[in-house]
Amino acid sequence: MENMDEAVLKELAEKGEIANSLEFMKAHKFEPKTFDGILKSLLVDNYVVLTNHDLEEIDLTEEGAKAIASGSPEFRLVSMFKPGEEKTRADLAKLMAKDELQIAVNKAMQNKWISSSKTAVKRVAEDVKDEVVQRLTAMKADNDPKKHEAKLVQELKKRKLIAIKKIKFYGIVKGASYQPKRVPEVADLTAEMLSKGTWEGVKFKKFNVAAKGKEISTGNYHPLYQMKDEFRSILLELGFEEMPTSYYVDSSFWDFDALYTAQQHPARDMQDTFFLTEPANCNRIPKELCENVKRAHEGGSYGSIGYRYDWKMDEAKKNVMRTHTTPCSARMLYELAQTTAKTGVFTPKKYFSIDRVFRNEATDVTHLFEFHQVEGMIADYNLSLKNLMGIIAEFFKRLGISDIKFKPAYNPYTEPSMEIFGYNQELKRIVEIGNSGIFRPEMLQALGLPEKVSVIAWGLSLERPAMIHYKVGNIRDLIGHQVPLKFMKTNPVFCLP
Ligand code: FB9
Repeated sequence: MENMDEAVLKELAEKGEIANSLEFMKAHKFEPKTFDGILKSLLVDNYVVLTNHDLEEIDLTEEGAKAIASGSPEFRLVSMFKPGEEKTRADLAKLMAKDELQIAVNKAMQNKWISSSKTAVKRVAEDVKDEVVQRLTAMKADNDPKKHEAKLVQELKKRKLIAIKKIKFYGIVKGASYQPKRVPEVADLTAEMLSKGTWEGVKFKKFNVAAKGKEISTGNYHPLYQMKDEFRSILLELGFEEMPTSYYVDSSFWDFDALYTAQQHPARDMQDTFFLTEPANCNRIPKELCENVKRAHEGGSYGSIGYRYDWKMDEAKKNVMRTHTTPCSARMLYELAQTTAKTGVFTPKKYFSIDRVFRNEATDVTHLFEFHQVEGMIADYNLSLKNLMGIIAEFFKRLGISDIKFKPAYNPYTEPSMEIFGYNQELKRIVEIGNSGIFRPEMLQALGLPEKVSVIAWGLSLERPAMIHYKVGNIRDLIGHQVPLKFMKTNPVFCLP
């Protein structure tokens, strides 16, 4: 295969220019894309200067080629008649497709080859010439539109018998670095060239300082998990320890019963909770703890009248996808109670959790059946609502929300409970930002904590603030398989105000 670089440089040496790169390429039978690449490379190295041109060519369409082969529709129609003969439209409809017949009748009428009525067509012309085919044949022979009458070109284009194709080509002349032979440019200066002195006389590729670095496809930290890390940093800075939470399945005992949530509570219905079928039950609930919880629910213990119903172990054993991370808090408090009982010393503790929880609820544009719960908890003597409000205020202040409000609420496991509200700068309005409360004695003392120990806690989600921060309207644009990778790659790193 002739070397394309050399062919172009030779032609320029002999003739000084190549007026039409397309004709040159066809004359040398070069492959168009490769030839275009060679021209661009000669341009980059300043061997040539390219001038853009474009021309138009007439291209026969499929219909046009068919007309040349078997005649234009009007000519084929008239050829079905003897001069003076008449045929009904119904007969003609059997001989020609409807659309083609319509065009054929219109054109034959224009040419005064036929007369027609609603029901019939009569040939009135003696001799007919298929000028359409003559024009198409001439255009096929010379496809330069300028060589044919503009009106004819337009008419045949309108009839979709031809199409006008724009062809780009270049005028080529010598560039500032033109040489009749291409001197290979060397991209890298090597140790060998230095040691052997072969670097001398070599032409080095100009270093393109404007060239963009090769995009390295790296992994990216999901924006939701960037936010999780920021929340984690705040809680660690506030002296909280992270709880173990890496088990999504828990028993109803820990998800509900140990949190003093009655077995008839609606949250324990199939409509709100995912129950496991295999393994359906958990058989590893501490026996003594069970007894304590049973007493708390049935009443008469821990200074409470309880819910006064027959508490069932079978109900407590059912395995669920945990509906919150508060069971993790309960387990930590049980462990704290065990340690206190063993050592005789109670040590105040601050724990937090941030992990996935599951709710069998209707999904919508902002809710899936899972979300990440963030929960903070402090266990100490003499804690009160002011401590709870204070730690919540400090936590949200570090998230950029200073002016928070509290509203009484209800949770089965905390009393008093409060919903938390704050003014959101991004949404420019007050939004619900979480929930909180003081764990009930029926829960804490059933777990075995000393009577004077109180525990305050609060919770929020990760997805809600993330959707607000990243201005995501549909949660499926934040998490899940439909999220475009670009979202991971292009989001600014989440940093706190
Ligand atoms: O996250 C929520 N809202 C929120 C949080 C932060 C935020 O911006 C950040 C500061 C920058 C903006 C909004 N909410 C809680 C409130 C609502 O979104 C609510 O509609 C949805 N809630 C979830 C539960 O819904 C079924 C959010 C989730 C939630 C609610 C309560 C708790 C945890 C998560 C709790 C608790 C709790 C209470 C007492 C003791 C221990 C834990």
